[in-house]
Amino acid sequence: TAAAATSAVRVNQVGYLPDGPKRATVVTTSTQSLTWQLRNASGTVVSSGSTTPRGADTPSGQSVQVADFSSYQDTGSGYVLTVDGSNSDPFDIRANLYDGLRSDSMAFFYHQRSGIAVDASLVGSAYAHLAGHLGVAPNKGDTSVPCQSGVCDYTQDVRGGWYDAGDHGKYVVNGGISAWLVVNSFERAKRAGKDAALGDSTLRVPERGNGTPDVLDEARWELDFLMRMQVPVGKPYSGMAFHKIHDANWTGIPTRPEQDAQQRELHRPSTAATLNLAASAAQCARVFRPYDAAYADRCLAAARRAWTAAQANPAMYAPDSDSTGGGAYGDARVTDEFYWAAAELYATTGESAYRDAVTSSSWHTSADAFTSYGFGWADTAALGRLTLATVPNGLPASDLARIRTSVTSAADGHLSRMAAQGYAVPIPADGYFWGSNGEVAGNAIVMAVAGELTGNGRYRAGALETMDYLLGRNAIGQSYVTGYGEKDSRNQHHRFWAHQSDASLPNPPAGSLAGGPNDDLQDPVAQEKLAGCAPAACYVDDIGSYSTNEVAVNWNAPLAWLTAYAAERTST
Ligand code: 9MR
Repeated sequence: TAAAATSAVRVNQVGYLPDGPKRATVVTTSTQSLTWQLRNASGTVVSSGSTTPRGADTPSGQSVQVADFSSYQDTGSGYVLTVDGSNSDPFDIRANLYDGLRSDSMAFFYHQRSGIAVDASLVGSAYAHLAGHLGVAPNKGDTSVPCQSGVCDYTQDVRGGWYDAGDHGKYVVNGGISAWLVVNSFERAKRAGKDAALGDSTLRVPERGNGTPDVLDEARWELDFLMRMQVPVGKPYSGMAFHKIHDANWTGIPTRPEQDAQQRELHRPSTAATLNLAASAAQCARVFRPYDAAYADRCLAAARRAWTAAQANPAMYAPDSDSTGGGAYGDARVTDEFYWAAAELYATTGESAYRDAVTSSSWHTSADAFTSYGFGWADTAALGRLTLATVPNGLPASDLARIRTSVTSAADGHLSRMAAQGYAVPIPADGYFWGSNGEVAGNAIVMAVAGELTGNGRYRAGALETMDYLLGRNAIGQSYVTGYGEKDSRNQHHRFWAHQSDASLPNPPAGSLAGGPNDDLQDPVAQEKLAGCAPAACYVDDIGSYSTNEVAVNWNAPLAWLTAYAAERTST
């Protein structure tokens, strides 16, 4: 079906929760307040009011007004908001609004699994494919992968894990934060007593019915891979993690995973990857223990080894230049990774050596752990803070108070940036860079955690209103999530979900999040089609625009986290 024309009245195209905020943004040259009318499916006006003129909105480059119909709390489908003769796309108001997206956004990770057939009985025949990268020709990995020249003189079995994005690379720093977010979504839900929705047999994964929560089964597929990336005992740099494994040269679109004929290569260990492994494996040890103590022990042993190895090799930086055949994920500042890993190891073990590593880190008191640009694969201090703020630990009460205040202050900053913008986006006008949607979703997580810490409803409202942005209330009226909304992204950059370039292949599955607006225009399609764009409008739903329209595990992970949170009923 063709995408609908973009309405001047921008709403969450999926809808709104009955007890949540309900706001829309209207693009208009009028400077006077306008009347808004909410109509139900039979065309009856059920609510009306006046818009608030907001004037020029910098990120979108538009003149806008805001309609607030939060006080309307009845439920139904087919609502339309009308302002000044323009109708919004139709939307629902219902409590189960996010139930479908909760499982679809998490199912993304099963689709991205390497080293296992993606099964038609779980995902439908269009999305099924043979196992990729199990050493079956023409694949040249990942069961026995050699290193780049000069890095090591042995091969390593690094099968499994998730493909990072639209390519077939697997990168420890990005895989680690993504697995952490998936596990953290479960850990957070469990604290709230709402983890049943993420429990066993809630997802379309092969492990359903095994007694372990499906969200943890999914994360384990990646954690097993991350542990395979650890340098074996007895080899140089034992305990470090190889930074990444990917093709020697970029493949074209389309390339099915099982058809990738490129040589695979391990790239040299890095301190950042090693600490990312230490952090995610330490979290694994804590969260998996009630379900599988032996696995928790394995994770903890890997985390301890990684920590020790990183201390012995504290400055092995992954270079920005290493980007042939795969992304660089270069990072020359790893004090934040040291802090995050120490925080996870301390929260899991309570041991004084890890506590000392936390309290002696410059990040322990830094005001910069949270920024308006969010956390990410190169900025991990916030993850350590979220763990120390929420997982019981033995830090002095004054430290804990300061840590928790840092979360709520960051959330207050996001709320005030939202309030100052016509589209209520929790990032600043200069924050639209590669993967901005991941940054947006991450900031909503900080607001959600602030809500947990304080019980203050304004933070939940901020997190929910962020969903509105991702699902259509934005500068271009685009829902960035495939299968959700009237005008949804469906041509994301991907080597298998490449329908736009090969009609025999599928579009991305429902629940896939596009990277989002990026005003640096870092691919040829963006350069051709988006010249002169306002920051929040620098997006094109074209398979060639990898810098605005790729999918990636580190963007779908915060979406899945946030959706699971939004799907929770506030009354039980
Ligand atoms: O998300 C990454 C972004 O922060 C970087 O600016 C960009 C360029 O290095 O790379 C992005 O990650 C890509 C990775 O390099 C390769 N796999 C696809 C990732 C998403 O586009």
